[in-house]
Amino acid sequence: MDRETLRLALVVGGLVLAVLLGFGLGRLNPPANPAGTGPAPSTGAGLPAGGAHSHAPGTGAHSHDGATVAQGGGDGATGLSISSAGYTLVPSAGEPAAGRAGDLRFQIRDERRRPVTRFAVVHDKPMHVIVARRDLSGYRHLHPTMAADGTWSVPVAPFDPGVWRMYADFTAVADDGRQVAVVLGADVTVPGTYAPRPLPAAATSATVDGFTASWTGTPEVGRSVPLRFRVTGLDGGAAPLEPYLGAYGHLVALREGDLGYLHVHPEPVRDGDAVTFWLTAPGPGRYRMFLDFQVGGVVRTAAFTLTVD
Ligand SMILES: [Cu+2]
Repeated sequence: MDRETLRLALVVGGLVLAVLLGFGLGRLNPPANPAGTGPAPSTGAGLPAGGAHSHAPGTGAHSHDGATVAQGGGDGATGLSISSAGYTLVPSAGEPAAGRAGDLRFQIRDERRRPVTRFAVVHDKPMHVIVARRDLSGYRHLHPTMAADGTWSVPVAPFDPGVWRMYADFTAVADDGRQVAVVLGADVTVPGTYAPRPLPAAATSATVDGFTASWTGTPEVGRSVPLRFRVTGLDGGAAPLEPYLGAYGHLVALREGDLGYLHVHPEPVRDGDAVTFWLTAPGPGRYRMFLDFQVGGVVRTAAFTLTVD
C-alpha cells in the first residue's frame, strides 16, 4: 500500500467511524417521540404551558400545549425515575433527620449537568413538589423557591421515619425555548423505626377538619375519564371553595406498589358545585388520590383509596 492509498484508506475509515459514531450518538439521544408511539412533539417557544391537551392513552411523549411531556413509565405513570428527558433530580446531600424540621433542597440539572434555572409556570407555580412515604401516608404538596444558582428549597415539618418518595413536577425551558414537562422522583430515607401503615380501604368520601370530600366517576384503564369531586362543610352545604393552583382544587394520584405518579388534569371551571379532574389509570391496581382544596385561605387535603379493576 503506497502513501496515497493509505491516506485514502484512513479518510474512508474515518468517515465510516464518524457515521458509526453519529449513529451511536443518535441511539443515545433518541427522539422524544419514537415513531408510532404518539403525536409528534411540537416546539413550544413562547407558548404558555399547562391547560388542555390531548393524547392517546398509553402513549409515550406527547404534546402539552407546546411542551413536550416526557413520561417516566411505559404505561403513562411518571415519577418513577430520577432522570428523564435529559433532566435529573439532584437532592442535596444530607438526609432529613426523623423528628426534626429543616429544609428540603434540590436542583434540576440538564444533560450537561448544569443546574436548570428557567422553568415555565404551570398551575400557578414553576415547581410542584409532592412528598409521600412509601406506604402512601404523610402526603405533602410543597412549593419551593429557587435561588439564583438553581437550588430549590422549602422548609419542611419533621418527617416520620421511613422511606419517602419525593416528586419534582415541572416544565423546564431549554436554551432554545423548548418546553419539556417532566415529573422526576427520588427516594429520601429518614432514619428510625419504620412502622408502615396499611392502605385504607377504597372509599368515595373522606373527612378532613369537618369538611367532607366525595367523588363520583368510573376510572378506566388507559382512558381519560372525568372524576367529579364535591366538598361539603359542617352544615352539609357546599363548601365555598376558593381557586387554588389555577383551578378549584388540585389532585394527585399515586399507584400502590411502585408509587407511579399519574397524569391528572383539572377543569378550570366548576360544574355546579363539582370540581372535575380527568384521570387516566395506567393499569389495574390500587391508587391513593389526594385532593387539595382551599376554603377560607386554608388548604386541606382529602385522601381516598381507589381500586381500578
Ligand atoms: Cu403544586
